[in-house]
Amino acid sequence: MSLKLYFHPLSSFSQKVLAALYENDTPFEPQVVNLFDEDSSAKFRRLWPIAKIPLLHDEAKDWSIPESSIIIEYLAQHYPGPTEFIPEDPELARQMRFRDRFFDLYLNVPMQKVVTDRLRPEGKRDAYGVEEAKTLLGTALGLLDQAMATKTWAMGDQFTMADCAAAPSLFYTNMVVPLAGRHKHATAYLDRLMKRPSFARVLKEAEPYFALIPK
Ligand SMILES: N[C@@H](CCC(=O)N[C@@H](CS)C(=O)NCC(=O)O)C(=O)O
Repeated sequence: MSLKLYFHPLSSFSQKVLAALYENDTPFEPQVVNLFDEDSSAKFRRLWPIAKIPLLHDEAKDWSIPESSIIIEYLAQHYPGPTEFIPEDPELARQMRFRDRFFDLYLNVPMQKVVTDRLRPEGKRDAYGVEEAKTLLGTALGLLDQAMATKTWAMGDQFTMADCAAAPSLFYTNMVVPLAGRHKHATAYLDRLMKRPSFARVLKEAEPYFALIPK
């Protein structure tokens, strides 16, 4: 098989790429990386010294592609399928890339800040940084709620890379800043994302690991 995906089923950025792979039934060989395991982490660091998952390796070209958005762009270019992750129109593509950045930078990253702080040893926690992250999440959710008032997917009717980014970002954000009651359009969007077969499959595969999410 040409494509190997280095990932972990619980990792939000990995889930973004898994959703894209499942959308188009793209065949790939799963390579689970456990960054908490010294051996698994050391092996992965040799492939990608930045050591962030996911990473795609395409054996046909002997290329390694890091970064979730770049991986999805690569899949759209080299392994296209019925779901077009990048709109053909350059203006719509730019708008979609902004939304993809929005979900990664203003939901996924601050959500991770809140969750990973819980894994830090006592005395090494960053309460100020966590408060800042929660404020950013609140602002981003407010903007998203307005944006989703009249739309099915992030770009309207077409499911794109931005929705792949939105799905895990919103799913985990909902665990740290519950959406219900405060952000009704964002809540309805999350509900649609969770019912989308590609992301429903991602969540089903992550379920056995949910107990590892720090509370
Ligand atoms: N910008 C990267 C972010 C990837 C990322 O932060 N991955 C997390 C898992 S969801 C990770 O590898 N964290 C390990 C670490 O930061 O040491 C992307 O879009 O792929």
